[in-house]
Amino acid sequence: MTQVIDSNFDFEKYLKKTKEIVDEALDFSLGPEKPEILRESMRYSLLAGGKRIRPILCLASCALAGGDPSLAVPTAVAIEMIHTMSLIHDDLPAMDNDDLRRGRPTNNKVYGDAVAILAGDALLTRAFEMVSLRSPGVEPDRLLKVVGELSLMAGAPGLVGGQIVDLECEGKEVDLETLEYIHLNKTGALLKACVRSGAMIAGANEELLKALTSYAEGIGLAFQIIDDILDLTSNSEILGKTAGKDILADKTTYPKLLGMEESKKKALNLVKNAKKAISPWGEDAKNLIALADFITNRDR
Ligand code: GRG
Repeated sequence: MTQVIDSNFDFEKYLKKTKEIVDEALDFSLGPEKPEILRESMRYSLLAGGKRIRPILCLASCALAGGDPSLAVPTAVAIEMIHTMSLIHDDLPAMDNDDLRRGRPTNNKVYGDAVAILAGDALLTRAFEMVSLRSPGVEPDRLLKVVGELSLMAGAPGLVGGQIVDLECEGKEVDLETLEYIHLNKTGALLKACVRSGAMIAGANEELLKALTSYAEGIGLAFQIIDDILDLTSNSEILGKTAGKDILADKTTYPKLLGMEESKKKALNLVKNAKKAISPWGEDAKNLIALADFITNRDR
């Protein structure tokens, strides 16, 4: 089915405006965390910039499902908190051991490992507070579904499981199936939670949730393939994180297993199928369709 999109649709404008809404909500999201060093460390990473792809996906998905995106803002903020926590923990010496993130020294380099771990923990728990206690106007049964979705995707069946297998595989021969498992969990699970929870806030039916799940799985894997490619082809200044890290850490990546051209082809194909999954929603799907293309065209 061909996607008919309003020719007046200005994606750049949509992206900029939605990012501003998210950035403002993030700025207001942290309350009187004490002591001050904890608040500072949480804000340091949460407000360090970032593309805000995950919260934007959540708001776009809520709109596609017929909801008022403003009702999904606390959930979008929660997701960015979970994502930021995972970046802080990922940069620790016991994990990927990095010193540059979002164009700044990593949280642990500034505040030390202990505060960085605790700032991550506080962001993770704060995320569930945002959904359960700070989401006015959303029916409690919908919020409960979102809490369930986020706890699954952030936990062992998602982020944590993917990260463990990723760490275990460093320096080893890894096949395509294992690589896909790592990325569907480490990166894909949270992207899936963004899209599904936005729709849950709007009370989406099973048919739409199923289509959005296929969409999210496609863009999730494509996102990571592009991440692997950028790690090889870009530089630390543009990426805001250390480039060339995968080779240094002896990680298996899509370009390593499939070659550069095949990897690009695979990412494009995944995005094509992702867009197809939501094409029956026509014009309403335009933001998510454009976001899928943004993921493959990005340079950082
Ligand atoms: C403690 C519950 C719990 C989980 C932590 C550390 C960990 C488990 C998982 C690591 C997950 C991780 C860092 C995956 C990488 C995902 C990825 C490609 C991040 C980069 O995302 P971008 O490009 O970054 O959207 P910005 O900075 O733009 O937000």
